[in-house]
Amino acid sequence: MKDQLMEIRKKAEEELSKVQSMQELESLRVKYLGKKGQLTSVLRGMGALPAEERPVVGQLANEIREFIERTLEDSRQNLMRKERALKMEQEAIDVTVPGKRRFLGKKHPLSIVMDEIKEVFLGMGYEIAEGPEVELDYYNFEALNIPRNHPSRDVQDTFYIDENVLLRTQTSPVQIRVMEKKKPPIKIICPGRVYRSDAVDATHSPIFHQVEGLVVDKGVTMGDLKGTLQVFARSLFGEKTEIRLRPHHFPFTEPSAEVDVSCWTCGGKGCRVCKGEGWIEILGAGMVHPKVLEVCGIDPDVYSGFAFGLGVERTAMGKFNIDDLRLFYENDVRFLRQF
Ligand code: 2NM
Repeated sequence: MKDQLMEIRKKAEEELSKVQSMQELESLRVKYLGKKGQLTSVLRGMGALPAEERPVVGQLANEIREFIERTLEDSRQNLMRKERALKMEQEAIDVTVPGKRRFLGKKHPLSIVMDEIKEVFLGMGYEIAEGPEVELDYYNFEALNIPRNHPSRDVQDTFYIDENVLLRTQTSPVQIRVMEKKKPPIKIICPGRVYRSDAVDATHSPIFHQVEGLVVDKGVTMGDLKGTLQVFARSLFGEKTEIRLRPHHFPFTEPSAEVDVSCWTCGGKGCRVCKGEGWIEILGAGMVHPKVLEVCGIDPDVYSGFAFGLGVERTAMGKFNIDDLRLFYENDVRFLRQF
């Protein structure tokens, strides 16, 4: 029996020294120390021994059990150390490896200008109004006092969908819709996309963007218009900017004006950017025509209003010194990244 025990000890030591995983370790524990384990079965056979041998064999068996337990524990510790070391190695992060450079998206230059314009007018208490891009002839032309024979109504200039439906050529139809629904005071800007049947070149595109403004209330004057545009021009082009109104004609305003700002490059002395003029035209404006107020159900004897409109592309081209408007639509990242 002693030999049997010593054999178990030897085998256990040998097997434990080769153990590679926690599972193996556990099956060895069961194999030697479990209820049906080898050591246990040997001890069970002790009853067959002569009484005087039992204590000796018992003591040896106990020593061997303790030995196996100790060795199991040592192996367990060892395995845990190894597993942790392996895990550390596999999960190690080299914080000195350079990061991947990711390109950050940027605001499109037209959005930059558009947002800046909105910001200026929101600051003056205007609300933003939007409306359909597919519009009725009535709102785009008729209600704006644009006569049937007006050149802008020509199929050459306007995208008609059918006789009465078209792509809006300006955002003023939105203002007509607002005036129809709301009683003054009205103080809105209408930013958005507009369409004109133009051939593409450096300064023309069949789709472009406008912001139009409208103020209607009792006692609104040309002076209010001028002051408003002055504040606007200075916010957008700098504090020293001057504005100048030149008489013009629009069917929907009377009187009407084209509005120039002093050149943002030379300040008015005359340079390449303003073609020696010192002034650059950026807006159209005027007092809303009484007929326009009337068709919207606003009494022109009680109320008056001013309106203005500007092209966002043209403004952005000036502000960023861009000479070809096609760059806005091509989405070349080398262009877009510069803003
Ligand atoms: C411009 C120039 C002048 C304008 C007029 C109106 C409305 F609806 F009140 F009649 N909205 N926008 C207007 C006036 C637009 O753009 C160059």
